[in-house]
Amino acid sequence: NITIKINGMEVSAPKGSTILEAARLAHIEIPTLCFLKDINEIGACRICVVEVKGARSLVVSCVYPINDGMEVWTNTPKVLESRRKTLQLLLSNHDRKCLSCVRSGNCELQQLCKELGVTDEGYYDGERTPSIIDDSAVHMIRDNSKCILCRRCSAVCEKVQGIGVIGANMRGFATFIGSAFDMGLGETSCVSCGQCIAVCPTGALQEKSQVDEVLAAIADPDKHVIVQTAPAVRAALGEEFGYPIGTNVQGKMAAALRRIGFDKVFDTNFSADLTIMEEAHEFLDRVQNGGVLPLITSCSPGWIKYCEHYFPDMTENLSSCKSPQQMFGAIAKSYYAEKMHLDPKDIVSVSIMPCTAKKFEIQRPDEAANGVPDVDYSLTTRELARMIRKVGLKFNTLPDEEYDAPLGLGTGAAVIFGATGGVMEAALRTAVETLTGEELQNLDFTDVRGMEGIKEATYLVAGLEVKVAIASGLGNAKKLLEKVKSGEADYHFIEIMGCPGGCINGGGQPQQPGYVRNTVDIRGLRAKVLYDSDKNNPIRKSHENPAIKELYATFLGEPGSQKAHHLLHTTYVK
Ligand code: HC1
Repeated sequence: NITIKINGMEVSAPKGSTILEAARLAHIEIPTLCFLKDINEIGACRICVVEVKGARSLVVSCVYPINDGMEVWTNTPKVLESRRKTLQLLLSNHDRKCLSCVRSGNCELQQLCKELGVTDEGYYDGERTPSIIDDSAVHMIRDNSKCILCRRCSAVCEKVQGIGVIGANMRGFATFIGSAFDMGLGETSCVSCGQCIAVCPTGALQEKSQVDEVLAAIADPDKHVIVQTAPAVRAALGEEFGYPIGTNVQGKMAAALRRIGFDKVFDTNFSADLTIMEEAHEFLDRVQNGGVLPLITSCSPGWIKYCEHYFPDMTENLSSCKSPQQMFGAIAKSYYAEKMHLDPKDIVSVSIMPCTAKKFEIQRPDEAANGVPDVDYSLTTRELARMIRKVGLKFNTLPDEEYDAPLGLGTGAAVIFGATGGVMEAALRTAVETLTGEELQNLDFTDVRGMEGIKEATYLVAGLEVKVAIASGLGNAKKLLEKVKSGEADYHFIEIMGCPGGCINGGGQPQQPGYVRNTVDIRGLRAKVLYDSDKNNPIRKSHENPAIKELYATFLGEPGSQKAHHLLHTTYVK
C-alpha cells in the first residue's frame, strides 16, 4: 500500500490506485462524468480535477496514479471553480430543455450542476450544436444537442460489445458522436442492444417510446390488451421508485399493470418454460440424430442480429426456437384467444422487457404466427416506470398482487432466464431429467452461474459427456465463437446473451449513474433477486409447470410437434 494525504488526512491505498480510487477509501466521492471503470478511462471531461501539491495545474483524478507522500485536495475553491466552469461550458452547447427531457431527475449533468451550484446556464452562450435527431433505428433515438461528448456510448459499443457503430466524427467544436459517413444508426450494423443508452449520462440517447400507443390501446373498448413482463424486469423496476438495487418488486408491478388498465397481467416466465420444453427437445434431437452442434440459444434478439451480421455461417447453430417474448405472443393469439373466444385481431399484446432489441424483434419476419404480430408493442423497464408515473400511481404503496392465470404461471427455472447462465441451467434441469428418466437430486448447476463473461462446464448425463459454454456481452460472444470456429473448443450447447450479465443488465433497464456503475455490483444484486425467486418457487423445473403441461395436453401435442413448430419456431437471415 501507499500512504497519501487527501484534504490533510492520511489515506492508505493499494499501489497503482488512482486518486479517485484512493479518495473513495477516504469516503470522498470525487464527481465524474465521462469515467466508466475499465471501459472509458480517458480523463476527457475534467470534472474530476483535484489539486496535487507540486503539480503545475489541476490533475485529472480518474486516471492519475497515486505515489508515496502525495498531497491532494479535492474541494479547494480553485477545484470547485474549475468544475463549475467545465459545466458552464458544457451547458453553453447543450439544449437545456430539462423540463421536457426524458432524463430530467436522473440526468448526471443536471445533478452535477445542482450539486456544484451552477446558477448561470448561459454564461458562455454562443454557437450551438444543432439538434439533429437520428430516429432511423427501430429501437432508439439520438439527439446530438443533448450530447456532452463523454464517449461512454462509443466506448461500451466498441470495447464491451465489440461492435463500434458510433464514435466521434470531426474535430474541435465540430465534434459530434455519430456513425461512419453520417449514416443513420438504422443503416449500420447496430444490433439494438441499447447498452449505449444504459450508460448515457444525459438524454442524448433514449429508447423509442410507445407508452402513448399502449395507453391508447388500453383506452379502446374494442381491444383486449394483455401484458407480459420479462424475468429481469421485476429485479430492477424498483430502482426507478427509490428501492435499493436488488429488490424484487414483482407483486407491486403486477398491481401497477392491473391499475394501468391491462385486461390481463401475464408473465414471460410462462413462455420461458415453454421455450425450455421446445429447446431441450431440439437439443436432444440434434444430439441423437446428428444435427448441427453446438446448439446456441436464441432468446436474445441483440445476439441474434449480431450472429446474422457477424457470424452468418453460424446461423445453422442457432436454436430455431422463438424467444420467450415471441412464444408468449404466439400462444396468446392462438391458445388463449381460443379459450377466451377472442379474435386474435382484437388482442393487443404488450411486453415489458429489460431490452431495447425486443422492439426490433417484434418486427422481424416470421414472428407473426397467427397472421398478426405475435407481440404488438414492446416497452422497456424504464418506459413502464414512466407509464406508472404518467397515470399517477403511487408505486411504493401498492399492494403485492399475483399474475393472472394461465399465462402468468412460471417456474424457478424460468425466472433465472434473466441472468447469464440461467437459460442453460433451466435447459439442463429439463434435458437431464428427460435423458436419464430420473429425478435430479440437485437442481443447482452452480458452475454456470455468476457474472463472468465466459463460463464453461462439462456434465456426465446418462453416460454422455455434455460440454456447455455461456457468454454474455457480444465481445465475449465473439471470443467464444472464434474458439469454436477454430476448433479450439467443442461444445454441445452454448447460451449467448447480448448484454453483459444477461437481461438483468439489459439496455432497457433503469439507468444508474456512473459512480454507482463504478462502485456497486449492480448485475450481481439484480441476479440475486432471480436466484432467490427460483429458490423460493415450489416448482423449479419447466417440464413441471402445470400450465405448460396443460398447454401441450390440450393444444400443442408434443414438444417439437407440427403445431409447436408453426407457432413457436422461427427462421434467420444470413
Ligand atoms: Fe430476457 Fe428472455 S430472459 S431474453 O433477457 O429469454 O429481454 O428478462 O424476457 O424473450 O424469458 C429479455 C429477460 C426475456 C425472452 C425470457
